[in-house]
Amino acid sequence: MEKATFGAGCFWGVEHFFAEVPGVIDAASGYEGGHADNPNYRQVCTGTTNHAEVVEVTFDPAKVSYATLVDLFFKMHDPTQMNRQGPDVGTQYRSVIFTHGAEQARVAKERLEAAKASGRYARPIVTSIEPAQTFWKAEDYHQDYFEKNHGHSCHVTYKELASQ
Ligand code: MHO
Repeated sequence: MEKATFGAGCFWGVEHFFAEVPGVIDAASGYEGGHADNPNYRQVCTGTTNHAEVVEVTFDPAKVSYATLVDLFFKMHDPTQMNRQGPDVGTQYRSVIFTHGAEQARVAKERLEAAKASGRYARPIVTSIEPAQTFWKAEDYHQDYFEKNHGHSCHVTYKELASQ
């Protein structure tokens, strides 16, 4: 099993999206890339800890490649929005890929270049690619939030994207 970590705005919809991708074993919501240990949602919301809301995906590389997950990440959010995603504004909603090892970093950069070259985006991609840091799992009520609350998502769902 391998891990992949993505920040693409409010983690509720990001977690729901990746949980439905075939080959994904688990998707968990959390915080990463800031400077306080064990942050809680309230602290992260202030934007002062600099954590991003992220989703840590555990996947079976025999069933889905890391490159495919990165391509899906670019398609399921708008990577041209700086420090916001849709209605949610703040550094915690930044577009970021936290890479696990040199090979993931290489693939992530390559897929970012491919996304740029795709002509899909009218504005420059602002996604940053950074080495993974500590993943702080979010509070229980944020896990599977979408399923628990029959929520509406700010993001496209995997089923919607796959049927396009
Ligand atoms: N727009 C949502 C964002 C929640 S997300 C977990 C809200 O303000 O509740 O950041």
